[in-house]
Amino acid sequence: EEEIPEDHPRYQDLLTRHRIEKGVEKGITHLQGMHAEGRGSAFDYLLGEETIPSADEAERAAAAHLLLAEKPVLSINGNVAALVPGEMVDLADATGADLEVNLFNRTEERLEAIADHLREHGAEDVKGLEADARIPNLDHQRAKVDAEGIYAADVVLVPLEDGDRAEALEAMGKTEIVIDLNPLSRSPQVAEVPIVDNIIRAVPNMTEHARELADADESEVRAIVEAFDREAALEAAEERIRNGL
Ligand code: PTJ
Repeated sequence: EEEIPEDHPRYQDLLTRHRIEKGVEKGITHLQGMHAEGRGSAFDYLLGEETIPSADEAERAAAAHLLLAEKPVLSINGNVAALVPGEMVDLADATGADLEVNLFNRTEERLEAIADHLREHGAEDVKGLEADARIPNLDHQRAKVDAEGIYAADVVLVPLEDGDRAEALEAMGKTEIVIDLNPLSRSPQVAEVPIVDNIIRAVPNMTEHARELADADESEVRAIVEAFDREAALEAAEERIRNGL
């Protein structure tokens, strides 16, 4: 990361790409993660590479959901681990959530490597290694979750998630928060809180909102959840992209 000059006009994009490459080298990120990153980067360009106001609102609503949850869980895949490991640990601390590694292309090696990586970034307890429960209606490998983690969660943050699994989690009745730069992708379309923003901006902003709301009255936090309009958030993102073109 030292080689990228901070005043480069596309600094964040270069940094993101670099972190994904490092993630692949370290055995954390799947090769497909590079394709995912490329798609995300194109949408981010169209959004102006900034957190648009509707995304900030979604990040605040997401923080509120996590604070109100009985059992919030933050799901981590190979891209998330490469891009925002310490930031996910901070968000977990700020909201009382658990961290669970949950992979689309599941291998024991990558699970272990990601769990170690998160611990190096300050995580104490990392779930996902027991894999003693299954998400119904999803093929075997991708369905594996911890009984005490995602399976039991009432609110789950699933960043950069595949559409099938997002739908299967939604069908389990969970409150789903999705971070995805493509507002037309199935995962944000099914999420109760779709966050159309780059994960490297979204997660620290959610933590900031969570810290700010930590001492607020529960009624105030509930009001934020209730005022959030998912359709409006998706439309605002799409409109921003169209105008950008
Ligand atoms: O580590 P694994 O095995 O769990 O695999 C993870 C990936 C991401 C490879 C896997 O879940 C996958 O293939 O996902 P998709 O179907 O490519 O979806 C990823 C979505 O994330 C796409 O809609 C991208 O636009 C979006 N995306 C990519 N980078 C970012 C992003 N959204 C927010 N921030 C990003 N930095």
